[in-house]
Amino acid sequence: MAAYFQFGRYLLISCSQPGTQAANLQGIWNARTTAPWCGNYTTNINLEMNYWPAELTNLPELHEPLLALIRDLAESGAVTARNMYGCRGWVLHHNSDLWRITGALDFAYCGLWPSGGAWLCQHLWDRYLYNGDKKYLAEVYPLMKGAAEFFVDFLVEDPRTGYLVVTPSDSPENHPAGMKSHVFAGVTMDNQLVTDLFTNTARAAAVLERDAAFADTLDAMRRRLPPMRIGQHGQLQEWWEDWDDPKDGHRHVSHLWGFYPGYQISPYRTPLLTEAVRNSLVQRGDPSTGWSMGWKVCLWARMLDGDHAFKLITDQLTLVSPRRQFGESGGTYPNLFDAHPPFQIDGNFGCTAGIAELLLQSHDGAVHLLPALPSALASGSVEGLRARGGFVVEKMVWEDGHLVEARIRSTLGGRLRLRTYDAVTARSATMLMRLGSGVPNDAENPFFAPQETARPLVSERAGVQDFSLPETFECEMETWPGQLVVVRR
Ligand code: FUC
Repeated sequence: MAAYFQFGRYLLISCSQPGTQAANLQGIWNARTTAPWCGNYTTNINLEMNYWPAELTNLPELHEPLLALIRDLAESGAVTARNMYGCRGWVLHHNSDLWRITGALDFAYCGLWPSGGAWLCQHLWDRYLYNGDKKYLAEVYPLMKGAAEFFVDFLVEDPRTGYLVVTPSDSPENHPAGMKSHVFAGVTMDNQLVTDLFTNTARAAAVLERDAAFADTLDAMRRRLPPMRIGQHGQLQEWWEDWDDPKDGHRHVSHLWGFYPGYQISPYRTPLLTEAVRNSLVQRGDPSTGWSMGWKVCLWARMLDGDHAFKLITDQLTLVSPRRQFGESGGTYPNLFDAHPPFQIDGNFGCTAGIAELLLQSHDGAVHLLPALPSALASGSVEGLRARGGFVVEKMVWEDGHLVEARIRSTLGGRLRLRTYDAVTARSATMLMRLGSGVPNDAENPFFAPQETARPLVSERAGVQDFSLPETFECEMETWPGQLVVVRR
């Protein structure tokens, strides 16, 4: 497990140095004259997945080629937004390349999706949550603002419901069984992405003390987006209508974006939606393409189910013969490269990020130590993982499934809210609050501010109950920049 994790970091170190091109579908390791899927930047999952490990596994400088790519895309995407839709801002569809194409291409079931820019902007904001650097935020804010402006112009009121919807669009590459049309309005992933973009852009404007009226517009429009829906099979609906088929094993799990990599669904704050995500995941099943399994490792880690995540890691590590160069039976080639098949590097990176998410999470109101430890990894240690709020877990040791000690460096200062399954004591920091177990109130530190999630609409046939939470302890302490906090069980 450690070797596979470090191999993922090594791959990113090798293929995404600052000043070079961002990692494409094969990183820098395409060996064919014509690369599979043109060696493109596929933005409805694959490009973003390549960068999931960057901040958390402490390789933030390797995120830079992606930031440079986003800057270019905002330029070409402004032309596309104007010419194709008559909108301000910039748009990116499901694919791009060295020439920074941003228009619709390929087929309607993938190519019409206009939300690539919204997804990429999550990387811009998330990086700020890790580094707390306002100068950096001021540099990337115009990119976020431009992506948000596009949706301010592009959203239309759905005459059936009155909600503001993204249309024409699709739920990446999937469509309801037996339906001819692949083009929809108000699909769940788009609603989640625009919610995320509008929330983060308004927050960035507030941090930078600018564009107050624009931020108010974003907040007001965000509240008019469709809420999530829980359908007849207890699932999180992929489309506005209850069309999901519990036997659909499609590799994309786009509607679960709000759970990972998004933060709109949380076991602690939205337990009903979390249970719906769980049902959707179970219905989709585990085996799939390499990258799909990498995504599911992350999703099960966020579900606080380390054993299921571990099972998916072992699925992903299934040996695939180099002769197998096509299909959806994913796994790993003998050289440890991910097999879609064919070779595609995103699965390596997705799984690397997922392994880190088993040990540390910080997207949901607190720094959660060992949130989803698999029983197969009952004892161990890790060094150097990063949490939002500028906290670096310099070392963490656990034994028999329990935390022994964590040494956490505060680089920015501020309130450190810790979440653990065992009660802990802190040395060299004043414990301000011991919150005990139960559902937490919100942390003081703005880097942990949760996103607002609208109450879901639930089908009468759903029969879904709240996700059952493990007993959790929380404590909070004030830190200063540079301080080392040592916590022990
Ligand atoms: C998306 C995925 C495919 C493949 C391609 C490069 O279209 O649906 O599985 O990963 O990108």
